[in-house]
Amino acid sequence: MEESAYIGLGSNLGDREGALLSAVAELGRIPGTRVTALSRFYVTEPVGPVAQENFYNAAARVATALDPFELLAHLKRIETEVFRREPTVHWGPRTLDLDILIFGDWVVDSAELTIPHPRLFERRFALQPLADIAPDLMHPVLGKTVAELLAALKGSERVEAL
Ligand code: PH2
Ligand code: MG
Ligand code: MG
Repeated sequence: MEESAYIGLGSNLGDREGALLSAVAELGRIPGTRVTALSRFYVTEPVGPVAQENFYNAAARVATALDPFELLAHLKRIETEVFRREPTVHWGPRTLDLDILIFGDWVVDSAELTIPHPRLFERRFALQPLADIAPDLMHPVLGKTVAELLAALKGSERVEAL
């Protein structure tokens, strides 16, 4: 059986647009997985305690026969092998960050993986790209759509389409 999974992409080091484009291609090469939608690319103000460059962010939908843990292993492999992401400060600059935002109706709460992504609902840089491709997608825990979560955001960090 295939599930629809939504993946957040982020980069704020080096060739940020190139990193996102290569990452989309790599997503399509994961076994049993197809990319079925891609958001616009956004330039976004960094969120968090560390002063750093603006991010480029996007969201992709994939259809996958993998389970969330198998998919996560491939995302980590792409982050490290393909982009040689160096270990860095928590929430610091990175050439590529791939996060599972939503995976079908799955709710996962384990040490290595939390689905839906625990900070999705408060992050404009994740919700805005997701709203491009899935405004009516229901958050399986909060019971609100992506468009509703986006409309309810209070923060005003800059998120601008490229
Ligand atoms: N990712 C973070 C921390 N802060 N800020 C923006 N704008 N975009 C991100 O992808 C991002 C962030 C940790 O993963
Ligand atoms: Mg992240
Ligand atoms: Mg991550």
